[in-house]
Amino acid sequence: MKFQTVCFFILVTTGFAEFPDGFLFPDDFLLGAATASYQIEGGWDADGKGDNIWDTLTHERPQYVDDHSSGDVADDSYHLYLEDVKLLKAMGAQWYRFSISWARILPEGHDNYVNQPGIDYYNNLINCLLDNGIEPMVTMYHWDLPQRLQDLGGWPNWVLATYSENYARVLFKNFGDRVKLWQTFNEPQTFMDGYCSDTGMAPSINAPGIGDYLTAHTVILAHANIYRLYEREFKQQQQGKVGIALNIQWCEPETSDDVDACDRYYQFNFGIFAHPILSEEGDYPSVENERVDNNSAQEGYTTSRLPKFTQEEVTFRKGTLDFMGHNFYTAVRGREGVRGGSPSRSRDSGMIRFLDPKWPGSASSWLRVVPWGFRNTLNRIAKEYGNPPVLVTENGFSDYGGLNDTYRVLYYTEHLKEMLKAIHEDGVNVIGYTAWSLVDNFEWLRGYTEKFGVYEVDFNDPSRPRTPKESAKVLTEIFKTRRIPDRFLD
Ligand code: GBH
Repeated sequence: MKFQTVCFFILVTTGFAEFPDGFLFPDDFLLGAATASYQIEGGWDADGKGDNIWDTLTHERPQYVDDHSSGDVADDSYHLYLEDVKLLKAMGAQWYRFSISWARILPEGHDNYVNQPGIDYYNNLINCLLDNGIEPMVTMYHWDLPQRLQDLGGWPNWVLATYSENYARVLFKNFGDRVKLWQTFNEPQTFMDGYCSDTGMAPSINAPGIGDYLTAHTVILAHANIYRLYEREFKQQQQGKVGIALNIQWCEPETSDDVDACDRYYQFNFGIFAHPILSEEGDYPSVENERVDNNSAQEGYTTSRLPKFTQEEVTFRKGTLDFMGHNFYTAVRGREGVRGGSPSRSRDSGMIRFLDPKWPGSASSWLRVVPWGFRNTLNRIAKEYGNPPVLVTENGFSDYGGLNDTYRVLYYTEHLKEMLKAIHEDGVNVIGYTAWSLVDNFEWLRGYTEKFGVYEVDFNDPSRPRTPKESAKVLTEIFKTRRIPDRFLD
């Protein structure tokens, strides 16, 4: 599909201080919250669900997770989803982004056997959302690969591009009459790291500079397969939209000589997925192709570590996106230089990233509060890819817990203001936003130590009670008034 050419214009010449209406959300703009299956559901072996790679990691190598915890029970949303919908309703959320656990639907990963209780669970959730006027958005894959598919090599094995299409067909068939917003993958840039180190994210395979590129390649092929499948078999009847969720951090050059370094950061982490799908060439960013090919040759590899697309694949794939999902949290500083083992993606990118100590921190080592980076990133996406419709599918802040989460409140209000500037002042086509996250949940290798929820969850209480934090109250006010409250405008 083609997007409108960008029309950057300035709506107002006065600053925002004199133009508070600039902090109103457009009428059709969607506001809501997000979660992911492994992080909230629990019910890890309930009703026929198969194991996935996070079950394996947390059970076999609990020491990988800071507090040695797992998602076995998590928020118990498998049993308490009605509670979650109540929270969303109370907030005035118009949409809810959640993900489906592949192994709950297809315990072995394959579509020859569909686990009916898994279908029932998501049907109940989707119906309950719709009964409450909340639009469901489904992420098909948020990092919980069925273990049986990992046993076959996981994402570096290209056969997964076909298996994930088969999985997607089961989802479209069962839920597509009611679900109109789909994301194929969440943050492939992050889960490709699962193939970069034997102490990292699941499945913790140590093949840096190889396993990550193979993963990216399969994911891009899989995404296109799923998009075309929808187009062929479902779209006419179901009338939904299919996108992907990509994360990127704003990269602020250390000096004026480091602009290219930051550009490469962007291409190696965002362009690697966006370019094949949206660019004219339909290929990886040229700077990435060149650098990985050269490094591979120098390192003695006969075949480049970055796989190549066939012309047929390029044609098949180009334009397979109805909207860009964008997850934004933070920024980094970047400078020219080579860091990282040989081979590695970091080394290939030929840039060094670091954190600016002047930027306020959070509970997460990687998360600094840089709201203006959000506006910059949104502008960058718009400029580079012809202003596609953007759904911001994650944005949030971590602390160590507590109901008076003042810093989270400020994080949200400042980021929403920057997003509104991008919309109203810069003409960026942002059409919706979900806060990460609805509830405190299992934060991957950080376990339950870092909290991202706007509702607090007591993980020591078997009934997992949810309590609104200050941030839930402020987001409720924003969702219901559809503006940033005056007290946050200065
Ligand atoms: C998202 O990833 C996830 O989609 C979501 O599941 C998660 O709960 C949420 O954010 C909060 O973390 O240690 O410097 O190598 C956010 C992007 C990318 C952030 C990888 C952490 C590791 C940074 N993540 N990153 S570093």
